[in-house]
Amino acid sequence: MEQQALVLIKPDGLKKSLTGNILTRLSETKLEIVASKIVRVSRELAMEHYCHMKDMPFFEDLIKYIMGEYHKKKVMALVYWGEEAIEKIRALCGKTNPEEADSVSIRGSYGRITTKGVYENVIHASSNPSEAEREIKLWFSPDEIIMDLYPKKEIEEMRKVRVWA
Ligand code: 3AN
Repeated sequence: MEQQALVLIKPDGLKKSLTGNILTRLSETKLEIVASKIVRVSRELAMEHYCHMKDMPFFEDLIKYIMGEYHKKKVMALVYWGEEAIEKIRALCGKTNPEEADSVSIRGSYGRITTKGVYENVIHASSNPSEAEREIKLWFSPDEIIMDLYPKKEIEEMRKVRVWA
């Protein structure tokens, strides 16, 4: 089944200059990249993305981590599309806990647990199709994706936008 998945190269991945390595690993899947951008993550976006973790004791650290407070204030967001995309990407990522992740997986190779106990696992990948839909709609607008992944609509909007001077 063809699927889409959100992938985030997290601030530690960018700080450690791992973008190329991670994208090369992901290219083994032969999946297609249908959207990509560099994002400065706001607190609102971080909290919405990790809303299911809000009762965890490490929630505040997780929010700071994804906002880049410990590394660089940027995340690379991508949408991958293709046959069994979620399973293929998750397999390459390895387990959430970098110490338990297969040592040749992305998280096993590059992740670490800080002395404070934060999992710095360099990559996020959607865990199932409904999470993928929620996350892709959170991180991307329809026009930023080169495929019609989900139904969309047009609305009239009156707002100031920035254009090149
Ligand atoms: P995944 O990102 O593998 O889908 P989730 O959704 O369970 O894993 O966790 C979201 C993020 O929360 C993880 N990527 C990791 O950064 C952090 N996290 C999860 N469990 C722990 C934990 N026990 N201690 C510290 N951080 C954790």
